[in-house]
Amino acid sequence: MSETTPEQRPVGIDAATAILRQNDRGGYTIPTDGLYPFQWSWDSAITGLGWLTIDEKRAWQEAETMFRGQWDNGMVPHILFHKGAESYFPGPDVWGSGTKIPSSAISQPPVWATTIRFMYEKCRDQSLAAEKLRALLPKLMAYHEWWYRERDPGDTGLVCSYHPWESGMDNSPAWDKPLGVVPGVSWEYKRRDLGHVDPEQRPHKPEYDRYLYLVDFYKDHGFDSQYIYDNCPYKVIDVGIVSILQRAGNDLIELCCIADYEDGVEALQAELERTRSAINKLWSSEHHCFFNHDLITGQALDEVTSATVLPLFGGLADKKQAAAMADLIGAWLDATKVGLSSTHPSSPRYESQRYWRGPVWIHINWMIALGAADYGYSEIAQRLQDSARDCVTAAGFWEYFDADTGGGCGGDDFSWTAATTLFWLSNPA
Ligand code: 9WN
Repeated sequence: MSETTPEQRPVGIDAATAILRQNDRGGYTIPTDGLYPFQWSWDSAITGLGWLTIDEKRAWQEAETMFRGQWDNGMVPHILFHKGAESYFPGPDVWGSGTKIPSSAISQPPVWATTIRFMYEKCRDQSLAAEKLRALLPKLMAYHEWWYRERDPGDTGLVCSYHPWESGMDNSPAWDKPLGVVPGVSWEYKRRDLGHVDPEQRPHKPEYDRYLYLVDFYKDHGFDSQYIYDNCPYKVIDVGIVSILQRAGNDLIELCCIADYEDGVEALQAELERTRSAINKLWSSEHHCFFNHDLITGQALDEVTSATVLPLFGGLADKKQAAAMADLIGAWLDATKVGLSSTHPSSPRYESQRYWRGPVWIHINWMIALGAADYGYSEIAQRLQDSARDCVTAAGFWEYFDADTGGGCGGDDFSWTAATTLFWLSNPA
Protein backbone atom coordinates (compact mmCIF):
# COMPACT_ATOMS: atom_id res chain seq x y z
CA MET A 1 0.00 0.00 0.00
CA SER A 2 2.75 2.48 0.97
CA GLU A 3 5.16 3.84 -1.59
CA THR A 4 8.06 4.20 0.83
CA THR A 5 11.30 2.29 0.34
CA PRO A 6 12.04 -0.58 2.74
CA GLU A 7 14.51 1.65 4.68
CA GLN A 8 11.81 4.31 5.23
CA ARG A 9 9.09 1.91 6.34
CA PRO A 10 8.03 2.01 10.00
CA VAL A 11 9.58 -0.74 12.09
CA GLY A 12 7.87 -4.08 11.82
CA ILE A 13 5.97 -3.80 8.51
CA ASP A 14 8.07 -6.34 6.65
CA ALA A 15 8.14 -8.76 9.56
CA ALA A 16 4.38 -8.38 10.14
CA THR A 17 3.71 -8.98 6.45
CA ALA A 18 5.87 -12.11 6.53
CA ILE A 19 3.87 -13.43 9.51
CA LEU A 20 0.54 -13.09 7.73
CA ARG A 21 1.96 -14.86 4.69
CA GLN A 22 3.44 -17.60 6.81
CA ASN A 23 0.11 -18.12 8.66
CA ASP A 24 -1.96 -18.07 5.46
CA ARG A 25 -3.54 -21.47 4.82
CA GLY A 26 -5.13 -20.50 1.53
CA GLY A 27 -8.18 -18.28 2.06
CA TYR A 28 -7.94 -18.15 5.81
CA THR A 29 -5.24 -17.28 8.32
CA ILE A 30 -4.43 -19.33 11.40
CA PRO A 31 -3.61 -17.31 14.54
CA THR A 32 -0.25 -19.08 14.97
CA ASP A 33 1.26 -22.36 13.88
CA GLY A 34 0.90 -25.36 16.23
CA LEU A 35 -1.03 -23.77 19.12
CA TYR A 36 -4.01 -22.61 17.01
CA PRO A 37 -4.09 -24.42 13.64
CA PHE A 38 -7.63 -23.41 12.51
CA GLN A 39 -9.64 -20.29 11.64
CA TRP A 40 -10.83 -18.37 14.73
CA SER A 41 -13.58 -15.82 14.18
CA TRP A 42 -12.40 -12.62 15.87
CA ASP A 43 -8.76 -13.34 15.04
CA SER A 44 -9.77 -13.64 11.42
CA ALA A 45 -11.72 -10.37 11.44
CA ILE A 46 -8.76 -8.46 12.89
CA THR A 47 -6.34 -10.24 10.58
CA GLY A 48 -8.40 -9.11 7.58
CA LEU A 49 -7.43 -5.52 8.46
CA GLY A 50 -3.77 -6.49 8.20
CA TRP A 51 -4.34 -8.17 4.84
CA LEU A 52 -6.03 -5.02 3.60
CA THR A 53 -2.71 -3.18 3.79
CA ILE A 54 -0.94 -5.90 1.76
CA ASP A 55 -3.46 -7.51 -0.59
CA GLU A 56 -7.06 -6.27 -0.79
CA LYS A 57 -8.50 -9.35 -2.49
CA ARG A 58 -6.96 -11.56 0.15
CA ALA A 59 -8.51 -9.38 2.88
CA TRP A 60 -12.03 -9.93 1.51
CA GLN A 61 -11.34 -13.63 1.11
CA GLU A 62 -10.64 -13.90 4.84
CA ALA A 63 -14.23 -12.79 5.54
CA GLU A 64 -15.73 -14.89 2.76
CA THR A 65 -14.09 -18.05 4.09
CA MET A 66 -15.34 -17.39 7.61
CA PHE A 67 -18.90 -16.75 6.49
CA ARG A 68 -18.88 -20.00 4.50
CA GLY A 69 -18.92 -21.69 7.89
CA GLN A 70 -21.93 -19.68 9.13
CA TRP A 71 -24.62 -21.94 10.60
CA ASP A 72 -28.10 -22.04 9.04
CA ASN A 73 -29.43 -20.16 12.08
CA GLY A 74 -26.99 -17.28 11.43
CA MET A 75 -24.34 -18.07 14.04
CA VAL A 76 -20.73 -17.55 13.02
CA PRO A 77 -18.83 -20.20 15.00
CA HIS A 78 -15.77 -19.26 16.97
CA ILE A 79 -13.63 -21.91 15.25
CA LEU A 80 -13.85 -23.41 11.77
CA PHE A 81 -11.93 -26.67 11.49
CA HIS A 82 -11.21 -26.53 7.77
CA LYS A 83 -8.64 -29.33 7.98
CA GLY A 84 -7.76 -31.86 10.63
CA ALA A 85 -4.85 -31.05 12.96
CA GLU A 86 -3.61 -33.00 15.93
CA SER A 87 -1.92 -30.04 17.60
CA TYR A 88 -5.14 -28.55 19.09
CA PHE A 89 -7.63 -29.79 21.66
CA PRO A 90 -10.67 -29.85 21.70
CA GLY A 91 -11.05 -30.59 18.01
CA PRO A 92 -14.12 -31.14 15.80
CA ASP A 93 -14.94 -34.58 17.22
CA VAL A 94 -15.36 -33.18 20.73
CA TRP A 95 -17.56 -30.30 19.52
CA GLY A 96 -19.58 -32.65 17.28
CA SER A 97 -21.35 -29.86 15.37
CA GLY A 98 -22.13 -32.07 12.37
CA THR A 99 -21.91 -29.02 10.10
CA LYS A 100 -20.53 -29.13 6.54
CA ILE A 101 -17.44 -27.27 7.67
CA PRO A 102 -16.85 -28.78 11.13
CA SER A 103 -16.98 -26.06 13.76
CA SER A 104 -17.35 -25.18 17.40
CA ALA A 105 -20.87 -24.53 18.69
CA ILE A 106 -20.40 -21.08 20.22
CA SER A 107 -19.48 -17.73 18.69
CA GLN A 108 -16.92 -15.05 19.59
CA PRO A 109 -16.95 -11.24 20.00
CA PRO A 110 -18.83 -10.10 16.85
CA VAL A 111 -16.35 -7.57 15.49
CA TRP A 112 -16.92 -8.48 11.82
CA ALA A 113 -19.18 -5.62 10.71
CA THR A 114 -16.72 -3.16 12.23
CA THR A 115 -13.69 -4.60 10.44
CA ILE A 116 -15.67 -4.91 7.21
CA ARG A 117 -16.65 -1.25 7.44
CA PHE A 118 -12.96 -0.34 7.75
CA MET A 119 -12.20 -2.61 4.81
CA TYR A 120 -14.89 -1.03 2.71
CA GLU A 121 -13.85 2.52 3.55
CA LYS A 122 -10.12 1.99 3.11
CA CYS A 123 -10.17 -0.34 0.11
CA ARG A 124 -8.58 1.39 -2.88
CA ASP A 125 -10.42 -0.87 -5.33
CA GLN A 126 -13.93 0.45 -4.67
CA SER A 127 -15.64 -1.76 -7.21
CA LEU A 128 -14.16 -4.84 -5.52
CA ALA A 129 -15.28 -3.47 -2.14
CA ALA A 130 -18.83 -2.79 -3.36
CA GLU A 131 -19.16 -6.26 -4.88
CA LYS A 132 -17.84 -8.02 -1.76
CA LEU A 133 -19.93 -5.88 0.58
CA ARG A 134 -23.14 -6.69 -1.32
CA ALA A 135 -22.49 -10.42 -0.92
CA LEU A 136 -21.58 -10.15 2.77
CA LEU A 137 -24.40 -7.87 3.97
CA PRO A 138 -27.18 -10.49 4.27
CA LYS A 139 -24.79 -12.78 6.12
CA LEU A 140 -23.74 -10.06 8.52
CA MET A 141 -27.37 -9.16 9.12
CA ALA A 142 -28.25 -12.81 9.80
CA TYR A 143 -25.37 -12.99 12.26
CA HIS A 144 -26.55 -9.94 14.21
CA GLU A 145 -30.13 -11.21 14.16
CA TRP A 146 -28.88 -14.50 15.60
CA TRP A 147 -27.32 -12.72 18.58
CA TYR A 148 -30.53 -10.90 19.50
CA ARG A 149 -32.91 -13.77 18.75
CA GLU A 150 -30.98 -16.62 20.37
CA ARG A 151 -29.06 -14.80 23.07
CA ASP A 152 -31.67 -12.34 24.23
CA PRO A 153 -35.01 -14.05 23.70
CA GLY A 154 -36.57 -11.92 26.45
CA ASP A 155 -35.62 -8.67 24.67
CA THR A 156 -33.73 -7.26 27.63
CA GLY A 157 -31.29 -5.38 25.38
CA LEU A 158 -28.30 -7.32 26.74
CA VAL A 159 -27.28 -10.51 24.92
CA CYS A 160 -25.82 -13.37 26.94
CA SER A 161 -22.84 -15.65 26.53
CA TYR A 162 -22.57 -19.37 27.35
CA HIS A 163 -18.83 -19.97 27.53
CA PRO A 164 -15.66 -18.13 28.59
CA TRP A 165 -14.26 -19.06 25.16
CA GLU A 166 -17.11 -17.09 23.60
CA SER A 167 -15.82 -13.93 25.28
CA GLY A 168 -12.45 -14.43 23.62
CA MET A 169 -11.07 -13.50 27.07
CA ASP A 170 -11.19 -17.08 28.24
CA ASN A 171 -9.44 -17.12 31.56
CA SER A 172 -10.50 -13.68 32.78
CA PRO A 173 -11.03 -13.55 36.57
CA ALA A 174 -14.43 -12.04 35.74
CA TRP A 175 -15.54 -15.59 34.87
CA ASP A 176 -14.15 -17.28 38.01
CA LYS A 177 -17.43 -17.20 39.95
CA PRO A 178 -19.84 -18.26 37.20
CA LEU A 179 -17.44 -20.90 35.89
CA GLY A 180 -16.74 -22.12 39.43
CA VAL A 181 -20.25 -23.61 39.75
CA VAL A 182 -20.06 -25.50 36.45
CA PRO A 183 -19.22 -29.18 36.99
CA GLY A 184 -16.04 -30.53 35.43
CA VAL A 185 -15.89 -33.49 33.03
CA SER A 186 -14.67 -36.72 34.51
CA TRP A 187 -13.32 -38.19 31.25
CA GLU A 188 -9.60 -38.16 30.56
CA TYR A 189 -8.15 -35.89 27.89
CA LYS A 190 -4.80 -34.62 26.81
CA ARG A 191 -4.37 -30.87 26.48
CA ARG A 192 -2.24 -29.81 23.52
CA ASP A 193 -1.73 -26.15 24.49
CA LEU A 194 0.71 -27.09 27.25
CA GLY A 195 3.01 -28.65 24.67
CA HIS A 196 3.33 -25.27 22.92
CA VAL A 197 3.29 -22.70 25.72
CA ASP A 198 4.63 -22.38 29.27
CA PRO A 199 1.86 -23.67 31.62
CA GLU A 200 2.37 -20.50 33.70
CA GLN A 201 0.76 -18.60 30.83
CA ARG A 202 -2.25 -20.90 30.34
CA PRO A 203 -5.44 -21.83 32.26
CA HIS A 204 -5.36 -24.50 35.00
CA LYS A 205 -6.91 -27.99 34.69
CA PRO A 206 -10.10 -27.36 36.76
CA GLU A 207 -11.00 -24.57 34.33
CA TYR A 208 -10.40 -26.82 31.34
CA ASP A 209 -12.58 -29.55 32.91
CA ARG A 210 -15.41 -27.01 33.14
CA TYR A 211 -14.84 -25.60 29.63
CA LEU A 212 -15.26 -29.15 28.35
CA TYR A 213 -18.37 -29.81 30.44
CA LEU A 214 -20.03 -26.91 28.64
CA VAL A 215 -18.94 -28.23 25.24
CA ASP A 216 -20.52 -31.61 26.10
CA PHE A 217 -23.64 -29.85 27.39
CA TYR A 218 -24.40 -28.17 24.04
CA LYS A 219 -23.75 -31.39 22.11
CA ASP A 220 -25.73 -33.62 24.50
CA HIS A 221 -28.73 -31.33 24.08
CA GLY A 222 -28.57 -31.27 20.30
CA PHE A 223 -27.50 -27.58 20.19
CA ASP A 224 -31.11 -26.72 21.05
CA SER A 225 -31.08 -22.95 21.58
CA GLN A 226 -34.13 -22.77 23.83
CA TYR A 227 -32.97 -25.65 26.01
CA ILE A 228 -29.52 -24.14 26.35
CA TYR A 229 -30.91 -20.71 27.17
CA ASP A 230 -33.12 -22.19 29.88
CA ASN A 231 -30.63 -24.66 31.37
CA CYS A 232 -27.02 -23.77 30.62
CA PRO A 233 -25.17 -23.70 33.97
CA TYR A 234 -23.04 -20.79 32.74
CA LYS A 235 -24.87 -17.71 31.47
CA VAL A 236 -23.36 -14.24 31.70
CA ILE A 237 -23.74 -10.80 30.20
CA ASP A 238 -20.31 -10.10 28.82
CA VAL A 239 -19.71 -6.34 28.52
CA GLY A 240 -17.07 -7.03 25.87
CA ILE A 241 -19.51 -8.88 23.61
CA VAL A 242 -22.32 -6.38 24.23
CA SER A 243 -20.05 -3.43 23.38
CA ILE A 244 -18.50 -5.02 20.31
CA LEU A 245 -21.94 -6.08 19.05
CA GLN A 246 -23.18 -2.52 19.52
CA ARG A 247 -20.37 -0.88 17.56
CA ALA A 248 -20.64 -3.54 14.87
CA GLY A 249 -24.41 -3.02 14.70
CA ASN A 250 -23.95 0.71 14.11
CA ASP A 251 -21.31 -0.06 11.48
CA LEU A 252 -23.65 -2.55 9.84
CA ILE A 253 -26.38 0.08 9.57
CA GLU A 254 -23.90 2.44 7.97
CA LEU A 255 -22.87 -0.25 5.48
CA CYS A 256 -26.53 -0.97 4.69
CA CYS A 257 -27.09 2.73 3.96
CA ILE A 258 -24.07 2.77 1.64
CA ALA A 259 -25.33 -0.29 -0.25
CA ASP A 260 -29.03 0.65 -0.19
CA TYR A 261 -29.78 -2.53 1.70
CA GLU A 262 -32.95 -2.36 3.78
CA ASP A 263 -33.69 -5.89 5.01
CA GLY A 264 -33.52 -6.02 8.80
CA VAL A 265 -32.28 -2.45 9.26
CA GLU A 266 -35.27 -1.17 11.20
CA ALA A 267 -35.27 -4.14 13.56
CA LEU A 268 -31.54 -3.75 14.11
CA GLN A 269 -32.01 -0.07 14.98
CA ALA A 270 -34.58 -1.08 17.58
CA GLU A 271 -32.15 -3.60 19.11
CA LEU A 272 -29.40 -0.99 19.30
CA GLU A 273 -31.76 1.39 21.04
CA ARG A 274 -32.78 -1.33 23.51
CA THR A 275 -29.13 -1.96 24.39
CA ARG A 276 -28.48 1.77 24.84
CA SER A 277 -31.29 1.92 27.39
CA ALA A 278 -30.30 -1.29 29.19
CA ILE A 279 -26.55 -0.76 29.58
CA ASN A 280 -26.84 1.55 32.59
CA LYS A 281 -27.79 -1.45 34.72
CA LEU A 282 -24.18 -2.57 34.40
CA TRP A 283 -22.57 0.75 35.38
CA SER A 284 -20.61 0.85 38.62
CA SER A 285 -20.32 4.44 39.85
CA GLU A 286 -17.91 3.19 42.50
CA HIS A 287 -15.49 1.53 40.06
CA HIS A 288 -16.02 3.80 37.03
CA CYS A 289 -16.68 1.02 34.55
CA PHE A 290 -19.42 -1.38 33.41
CA PHE A 291 -19.42 -4.75 35.16
CA ASN A 292 -20.12 -8.11 33.58
CA HIS A 293 -23.15 -9.82 35.07
CA ASP A 294 -23.98 -13.37 36.14
CA LEU A 295 -27.47 -14.20 34.85
CA ILE A 296 -27.72 -17.32 37.02
CA THR A 297 -27.12 -15.60 40.36
CA GLY A 298 -28.25 -12.15 39.24
CA GLN A 299 -25.03 -10.64 40.58
CA ALA A 300 -22.56 -8.17 39.13
CA LEU A 301 -19.13 -9.70 38.43
CA ASP A 302 -17.15 -6.97 40.12
CA GLU A 303 -13.76 -7.35 38.49
CA VAL A 304 -12.21 -4.45 36.56
CA THR A 305 -10.99 -5.91 33.28
CA SER A 306 -10.27 -4.45 29.85
CA ALA A 307 -13.78 -5.56 28.78
CA THR A 308 -15.37 -3.30 31.38
CA VAL A 309 -14.21 -0.15 29.55
CA LEU A 310 -15.15 -1.43 26.08
CA PRO A 311 -18.50 0.45 26.18
CA LEU A 312 -16.31 3.33 24.94
CA PHE A 313 -15.74 1.28 21.78
CA GLY A 314 -19.45 0.48 21.61
CA GLY A 315 -20.46 4.13 21.97
CA LEU A 316 -22.57 3.04 24.94
CA ALA A 317 -21.31 5.41 27.62
CA ASP A 318 -22.76 8.81 28.34
CA LYS A 319 -20.40 11.79 28.67
CA LYS A 320 -19.97 11.46 32.44
CA GLN A 321 -19.34 7.73 32.25
CA ALA A 322 -16.84 8.25 29.42
CA ALA A 323 -14.97 10.85 31.47
CA ALA A 324 -14.86 8.52 34.47
CA MET A 325 -13.57 5.65 32.31
CA ALA A 326 -10.94 7.91 30.72
CA ASP A 327 -9.66 8.77 34.22
CA LEU A 328 -9.68 5.11 35.16
CA ILE A 329 -7.71 4.17 32.02
CA GLY A 330 -5.18 6.96 32.56
CA ALA A 331 -4.41 5.79 36.10
CA TRP A 332 -4.44 2.15 34.94
CA LEU A 333 -1.83 2.90 32.27
CA ASP A 334 0.32 4.56 34.96
CA ALA A 335 0.16 1.39 37.03
CA THR A 336 1.54 -1.07 34.46
CA LYS A 337 4.75 -1.05 32.48
CA VAL A 338 3.14 -1.57 29.08
CA GLY A 339 -0.32 -1.06 27.62
CA LEU A 340 -3.67 -1.61 29.25
CA SER A 341 -3.55 -4.93 31.10
CA SER A 342 -6.46 -7.35 30.63
CA THR A 343 -7.15 -7.29 34.39
CA HIS A 344 -6.58 -4.24 36.60
CA PRO A 345 -3.27 -4.64 38.46
CA SER A 346 -4.91 -3.83 41.81
CA SER A 347 -6.98 -7.02 41.62
CA PRO A 348 -5.87 -9.85 43.94
CA ARG A 349 -6.48 -12.11 40.94
CA TYR A 350 -4.11 -10.16 38.68
CA GLU A 351 -1.29 -12.26 37.16
CA SER A 352 0.89 -10.41 34.69
CA GLN A 353 1.55 -13.44 32.47
CA ARG A 354 -1.41 -15.76 32.80
CA TYR A 355 -3.99 -15.90 30.12
CA TRP A 356 -6.38 -12.91 30.32
CA ARG A 357 -5.61 -12.44 34.01
CA GLY A 358 -3.22 -9.55 33.41
CA PRO A 359 -1.31 -9.62 30.12
CA VAL A 360 -1.77 -7.02 27.41
CA TRP A 361 -3.53 -7.87 24.15
CA ILE A 362 -2.73 -5.38 21.41
CA HIS A 363 -6.04 -5.67 19.52
CA ILE A 364 -7.98 -4.90 22.72
CA ASN A 365 -5.81 -1.83 23.24
CA TRP A 366 -6.68 -0.82 19.66
CA MET A 367 -10.41 -1.09 20.39
CA ILE A 368 -10.13 0.92 23.58
CA ALA A 369 -8.03 3.54 21.81
CA LEU A 370 -10.67 3.85 19.08
CA GLY A 371 -13.39 4.26 21.68
CA ALA A 372 -11.38 6.80 23.69
CA ALA A 373 -10.70 8.83 20.52
CA ASP A 374 -14.41 8.77 19.61
CA TYR A 375 -15.21 10.39 22.94
CA GLY A 376 -12.49 13.01 22.47
CA TYR A 377 -9.85 11.43 24.72
CA SER A 378 -7.11 11.57 22.12
CA GLU A 379 -4.34 11.68 24.69
CA ILE A 380 -5.46 8.32 26.08
CA ALA A 381 -5.72 6.94 22.53
CA GLN A 382 -2.20 8.13 21.82
CA ARG A 383 -0.80 6.61 25.00
CA LEU A 384 -2.41 3.26 24.17
CA GLN A 385 -0.98 3.33 20.68
CA ASP A 386 2.52 4.40 21.73
CA SER A 387 2.67 1.81 24.43
CA ALA A 388 1.44 -0.97 22.10
CA ARG A 389 4.02 0.06 19.51
CA ASP A 390 6.83 0.02 22.11
CA CYS A 391 5.71 -3.40 23.20
CA VAL A 392 5.78 -4.93 19.74
CA THR A 393 9.00 -3.16 18.79
CA ALA A 394 10.79 -4.46 21.87
CA ALA A 395 9.42 -7.99 22.05
CA GLY A 396 8.03 -8.94 18.62
CA PHE A 397 4.69 -10.27 17.41
CA TRP A 398 3.54 -12.31 20.38
CA GLU A 399 0.03 -13.41 21.16
CA TYR A 400 0.09 -11.19 24.28
CA PHE A 401 2.57 -9.39 26.52
CA ASP A 402 3.53 -9.55 30.18
CA ALA A 403 2.02 -6.34 31.60
CA ASP A 404 4.81 -5.96 34.17
CA THR A 405 7.80 -6.44 31.86
CA GLY A 406 6.54 -6.12 28.26
CA GLY A 407 7.97 -9.60 27.55
CA GLY A 408 6.24 -11.68 24.85
CA CYS A 409 3.89 -14.50 25.99
CA GLY A 410 1.77 -17.28 24.47
CA GLY A 411 2.21 -18.07 20.78
CA ASP A 412 4.84 -16.31 18.67
CA ASP A 413 4.50 -14.90 15.13
CA PHE A 414 0.87 -14.17 15.92
CA SER A 415 -1.52 -13.01 13.22
CA TRP A 416 -3.61 -10.47 15.14
CA THR A 417 -0.53 -8.80 16.57
CA ALA A 418 1.00 -8.61 13.09
CA ALA A 419 -2.27 -7.35 11.58
CA THR A 420 -2.80 -4.71 14.26
CA THR A 421 0.75 -3.53 13.66
CA LEU A 422 0.09 -3.16 9.94
CA PHE A 423 -3.28 -1.51 10.31
CA TRP A 424 -2.86 0.57 13.44
CA LEU A 425 0.66 0.81 14.82
CA SER A 426 2.28 1.85 11.58
CA ASN A 427 -0.17 4.76 11.27
CA PRO A 428 -0.75 7.87 13.37
CA ALA A 429 -3.44 7.55 16.12
C1 9WN B 1 -10.04 -21.00 22.63
C2 9WN B 1 -7.11 -17.89 19.00
C3 9WN B 1 -7.89 -17.85 20.30
C4 9WN B 1 -8.42 -16.43 20.59
C5 9WN B 1 -8.97 -16.30 22.00
C6 9WN B 1 -7.92 -16.79 22.97
C7 9WN B 1 -7.55 -18.24 22.65
C8 9WN B 1 -8.61 -20.48 22.50
C9 9WN B 1 -7.71 -21.32 23.39
O1 9WN B 1 -7.03 -18.31 21.34
O2 9WN B 1 -8.65 -19.09 22.85
O3 9WN B 1 -10.86 -20.32 21.74
O4 9WN B 1 -7.61 -22.51 23.10
O5 9WN B 1 -7.13 -20.82 24.34
O6 9WN B 1 -8.33 -16.65 24.29
O7 9WN B 1 -9.31 -14.97 22.26
O8 9WN B 1 -9.42 -16.10 19.68
O9 9WN B 1 -6.13 -16.91 19.00
